[in-house]
Amino acid sequence: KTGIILALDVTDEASALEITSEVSGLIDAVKIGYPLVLGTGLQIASKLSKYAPVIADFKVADIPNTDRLICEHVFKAGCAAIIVQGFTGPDSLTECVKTADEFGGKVFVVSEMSHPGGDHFFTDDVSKEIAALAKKSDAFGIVAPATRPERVKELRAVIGGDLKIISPGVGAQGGSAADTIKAGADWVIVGRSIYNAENPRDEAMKVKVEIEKLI
Ligand code: BMP
Repeated sequence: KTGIILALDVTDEASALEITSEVSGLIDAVKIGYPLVLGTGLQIASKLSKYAPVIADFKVADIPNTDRLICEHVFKAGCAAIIVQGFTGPDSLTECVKTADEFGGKVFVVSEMSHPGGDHFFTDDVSKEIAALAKKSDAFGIVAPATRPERVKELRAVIGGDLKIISPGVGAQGGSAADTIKAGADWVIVGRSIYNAENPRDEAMKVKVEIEKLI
């Protein structure tokens, strides 16, 4: 199954709920992060989960104990998944996966970032090592850059077919949904080009049609 994850980086509750309700049915999940959660509070998660499963993009990157405390809050608030960093190492990652499992939640690990500077420290070898660690730690999936589909392809080769790939960078950052899915991503993550559009539903529909043409 392939599809769209809405990156909901608006900062107020009314817009968050309005946009998500408009595109519900066209998206498979909604990703929330610091902009929205710091603007409205973590309770926004349970409100949004009425429309779609919620992924908490907190890019968690701490010692195992602190990671556990963060993950517990996120899953108790009704999130279905959390995004964590992998560079903190195997013990931190394992603790996140263990905590998520206790709540029936999922963990996605950032393997390489999509912005122009995103491959400065996440070099080819580092990204692949993080992806391999994500697999070894039984994470549900990795985050890989839609702005570099060739990297998505290489990372897919590292993780094989068991893990999912979610890819940000489509639209506002210049990535193409079709190219990203063709390279091996399961879901594209799309933010500004949908939530800033005059008609978010039309925009989401365009991306969905682009993806469905591939099937
Ligand atoms: P947009 O489509 O507006 O560029 O949003 C992309 C979303 O994905 C943002 O929430 C951003 O924080 C996130 N993201 C990203 O763009 N690149 C990454 O490598 C990792 C991310 O989480």
